[in-house]
Amino acid sequence: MAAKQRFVLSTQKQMATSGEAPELHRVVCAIDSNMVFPLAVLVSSMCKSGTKPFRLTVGYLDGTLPEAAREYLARIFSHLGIAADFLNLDNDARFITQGHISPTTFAKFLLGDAISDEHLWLDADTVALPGWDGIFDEIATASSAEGLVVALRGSDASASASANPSDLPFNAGVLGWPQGKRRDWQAPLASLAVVDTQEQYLFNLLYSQTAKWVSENFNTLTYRLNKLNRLDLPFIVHYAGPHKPWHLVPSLRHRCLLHDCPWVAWFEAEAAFLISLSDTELLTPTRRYRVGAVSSGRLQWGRESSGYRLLRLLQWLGPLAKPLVGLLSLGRRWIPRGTHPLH
Ligand SMILES: [Mn+2]
Repeated sequence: MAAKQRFVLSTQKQMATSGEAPELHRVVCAIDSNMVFPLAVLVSSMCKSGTKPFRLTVGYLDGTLPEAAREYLARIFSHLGIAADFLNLDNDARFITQGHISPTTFAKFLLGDAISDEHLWLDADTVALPGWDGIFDEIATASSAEGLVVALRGSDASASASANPSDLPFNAGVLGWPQGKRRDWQAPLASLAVVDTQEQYLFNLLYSQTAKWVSENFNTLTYRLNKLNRLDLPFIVHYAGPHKPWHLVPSLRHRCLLHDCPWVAWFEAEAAFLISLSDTELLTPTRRYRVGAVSSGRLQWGRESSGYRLLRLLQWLGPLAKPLVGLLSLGRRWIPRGTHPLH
């Protein structure tokens, strides 16, 4: 774990200054109020499994992350010994909500522009396992002509950009930014027709031809994986899609453990995080954010949200959830793919 760093809380509108040589590796993410608890678990997992000291910048679109949430996270980061700062980012009408994807996802463009030093962008719906910080070496050796470090997507990755998010060459949840000026995204966004996952499409348009490709282990998408291989674990697991491990009622987690499904990596990180808070005054507010995370997200129609709707139904059913899951598991081939543990 990193040594205790001085904690810096900054909520100014100004962007971070850059230019001085970074003493620590830098990790950047952005959240809204729905993602407070998952971010705390992620940062705890980075500390636990990392070998290189890092500092953290948390961006948020104006008005989407209350001061109380920032203060809580500040205390968590301080407890974990991580230097962190917050950046309040201007909202923009072009930053649209798409399905389960909040406008906060566009913050990665703003933060990439604001921080010209090398850094790692991580989606907050990820968890870090040993080896994750090896990506800093990949970023340090990437050129500004390559522009971006991204993870391979597995065998069915396509070389050509397509409007279907799962056909895009890379997923934009883990982005390694080398030092240098960023490519212009404003003009292409202004002229882009609305496609599925606008921001991810744009990243592929701008960077897929030149990017430096690294192992899929740095961005392992759980909808591509039914089971963890304990002998060859990913470095970063990414819970992409509308349904997330924190939406599953705790009473049903044993089914995940039986399958060793990729959600287990998040449950283990969460357990380690909660243990690290034992006997501290942070436990009570953490429990509150944890309960809030279970019902976070938005109920929506459409096939891709069926897994999320199922998890919300299980919450609503309370003690009846267990027998229902028992019945559903008999017909698991009809269960939406990626709805661990039922798939
Ligand atoms: Mn994501």
